[in-house]
Amino acid sequence: MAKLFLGLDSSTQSLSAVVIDPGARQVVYEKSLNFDQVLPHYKTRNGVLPNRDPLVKHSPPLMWAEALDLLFAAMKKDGVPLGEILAVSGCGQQHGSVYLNDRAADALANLDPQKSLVENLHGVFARKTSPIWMDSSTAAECAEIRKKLGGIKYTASRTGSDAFERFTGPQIRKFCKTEPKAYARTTGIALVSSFMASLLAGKIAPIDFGDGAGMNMMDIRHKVWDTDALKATAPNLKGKLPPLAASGQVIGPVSAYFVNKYGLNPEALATVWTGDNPASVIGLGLIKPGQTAISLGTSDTFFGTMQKCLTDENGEGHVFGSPAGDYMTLICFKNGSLAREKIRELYGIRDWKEFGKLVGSTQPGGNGGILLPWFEAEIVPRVNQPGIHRFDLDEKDVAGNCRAIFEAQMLSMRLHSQWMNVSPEKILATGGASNDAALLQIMADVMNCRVLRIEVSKSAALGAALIAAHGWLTAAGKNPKWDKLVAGFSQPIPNSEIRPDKRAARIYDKLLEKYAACEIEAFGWQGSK
Ligand code: XUL
Repeated sequence: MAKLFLGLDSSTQSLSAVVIDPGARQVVYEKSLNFDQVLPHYKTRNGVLPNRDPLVKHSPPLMWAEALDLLFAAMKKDGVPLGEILAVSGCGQQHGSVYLNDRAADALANLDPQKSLVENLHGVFARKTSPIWMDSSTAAECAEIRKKLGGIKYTASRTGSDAFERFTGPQIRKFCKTEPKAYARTTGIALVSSFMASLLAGKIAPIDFGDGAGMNMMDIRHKVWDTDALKATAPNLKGKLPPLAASGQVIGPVSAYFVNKYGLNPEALATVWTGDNPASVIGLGLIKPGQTAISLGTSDTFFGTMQKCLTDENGEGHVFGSPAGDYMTLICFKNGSLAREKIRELYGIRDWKEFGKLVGSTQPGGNGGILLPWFEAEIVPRVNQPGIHRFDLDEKDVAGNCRAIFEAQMLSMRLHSQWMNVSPEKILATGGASNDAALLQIMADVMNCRVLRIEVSKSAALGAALIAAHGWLTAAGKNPKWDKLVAGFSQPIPNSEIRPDKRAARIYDKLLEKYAACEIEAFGWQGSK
């Protein structure tokens, strides 16, 4: 009998499962259910409920629960040996909050397999919908919390991040201000991750140090609820929160609901879930300090592991707990592929191949031209008024603009990640644009670090499965080592390594100073910062 572990990922648009067999170093099963497609009656678009206010983004927690039933039914139908699963863990989109009332604990403890999860959860919510990470309607609450905590620097140094619109604390504060009666009826607040873990465990689950750090409510250094931050957020909050715990820690055996209904192993352990980013760090094998990844997606993210907790005094980056025990950092740049796409359209460039060729036809540093590509309001650096700014760069120079946009994106990453004080030992590049060699050469040269391409499908769910395995081994007293556990699951693509060119790296060292000066000049133009 194989020793199998199940990892689930409850993301914005879908619920995914990955089953691993660590003995054979194999992913044995993968599945994803898209909420809009399989559960159209919730009327979500990309997993989010339509709202007249474009800043408000909510999702129905019942949809996530119903998807869990569908996913287990699909696994059973697909012949996944659920009876051989030893532990289950998972991760969720970060920051989203679920509001439960005093009926929830009872309902969870008595899940009836004759009924669906939706029927079982009837009447347990103090709020029907959950604000999620895309919600940006809490600017006023952020300002209030930040002020009470003593400004950006102190908020970041205490909780790991400045108060951000999408973070849970500001969401809770807004709920308490706008719906005080419903807030008073709320006896338990869960994150998406801990809500889903509660279903699996049949009891209210802890929040882990990774996802807990995305709330502006956890003392990042001591990994406990921060009394002042709770006070700054809402009254009587402590009593509504579950305990904090490490991801993968055993909550108990899985709920009999899943055993009786789907044939899940009755001895399988339900463990604490984490956020999708901390789980991805494990799924990509970023275990040691200095191991860093850059994901070139809709937005670009720079993340990696960090041993000693350092926070960003400008409040642009985040520090979360890492499931591997230390910390992880994350910086999100909104104008990623979005901005590259805009430049491609602007110059009528046919495809990415041609874009890459144009970049390759120009020289590193492009004669000192800088392009600040803030087509949309930017998170890092904080730019409230969108706009693109060119310095010593001719708008008509097509190839020069293609190179300049990616150079600026990489220079921005280098500049705004300096607070981490980590010299990356290698960078793993993932996401759509990472298959362009010309772009990766710029990444290697600007960061002065080797770059390797990696493609891990469902890295968050894979990370969750590895967390389940780690939790099970720990509970069995086996003292598992993370590097041994992840080895073989997330290998860079063979021969994909790109080394920095020494001469180009020197050019970018100089250009970084100019880039930083251009940012400051641009802030002058838009009158903010
Ligand atoms: C991270 C964040 C997003 C969500 C997406 O801070 O907001 O990456 O976790 O699921």
